[in-house]
Amino acid sequence: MDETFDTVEVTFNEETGIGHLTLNRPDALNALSGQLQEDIVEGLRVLEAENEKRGEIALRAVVIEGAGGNFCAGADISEFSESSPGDSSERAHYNFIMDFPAPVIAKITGYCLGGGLETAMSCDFRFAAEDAKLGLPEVDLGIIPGAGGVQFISELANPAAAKEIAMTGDHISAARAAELGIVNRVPDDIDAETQDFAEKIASKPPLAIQAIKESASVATQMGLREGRQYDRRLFEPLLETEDHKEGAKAFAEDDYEPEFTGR
Ligand code: CO8
Repeated sequence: MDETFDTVEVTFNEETGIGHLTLNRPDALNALSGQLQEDIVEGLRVLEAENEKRGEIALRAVVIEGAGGNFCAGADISEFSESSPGDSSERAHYNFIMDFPAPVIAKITGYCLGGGLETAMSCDFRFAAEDAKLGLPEVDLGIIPGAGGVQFISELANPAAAKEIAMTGDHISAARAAELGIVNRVPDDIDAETQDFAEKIASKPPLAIQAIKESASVATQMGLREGRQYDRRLFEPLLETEDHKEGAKAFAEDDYEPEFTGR
């Protein structure tokens, strides 16, 4: 399945279960116009629809990347300067990614700034090329990162790092971002290693992967005791799944690779 929107391209590989969504406004360094934000949500909906179409959890992982060598240079400055306060549609794609049932990996090349970095931080994983440049330059426009950039970095790294990055507006290297925990990995070969990682996640039992995503997202909102009780509620239904039986059988027999179906 391949689908092209005005500013986004989407492909789905049914063998691997991996969807790719490419931000496609390279002349504007993939700046987030209103159209691009809508297309991201539409593109993800099209990928998610593969599950219904096939009557199973066919979509196992999504990779988001930018066309033309850059991930995204942030909100489209010419457009958002005219948007009105409280326009929540501008935040829709961030929440959509965070709540998306399949794990989402941001493959970061080139510039990843402002709303672009917030988009990447809405994803479950960030893989960055060595020469990627990340930052929150909003301060130089007299605003703050409007989709939670300071909150994201405070959580992924620490509040001091968040303040330094957001108050200076400086670009930081991929290596520095990884050191701080903002980026998961800075692979030698960004394409191959992101693909390998996506395939690894895609091969796992998808109901367990969904439960882990949900558990990690509540971890920061709950205390440890309450969070562990929440995990117990996620855990128990998984004991009844075919995938659990398949994983346990493959472990016991030790002579074949388990195949997970999402049931
Ligand atoms: N918006 C619109 N157009 C952009 C943007 C952008 N953010 N970034 C780059 N472009 C365009 C340029 O205007 C230029 O277009 P043209 O060729 O037609 O003149 C083209 O992309 C190439 O850019 P440059 O010529 O500037 O390329 P350089 O290599 O010289 O510089 C930079 C690259 C450093 C990335 C530079 O373009 C830059 O600083 N861009 C702006 C980055 C920025 O400030 N981003 C933050 C925007 S604000 C934001 O993201 C948060 C908004 C709050 C969201 C609210 C949610 C509710």
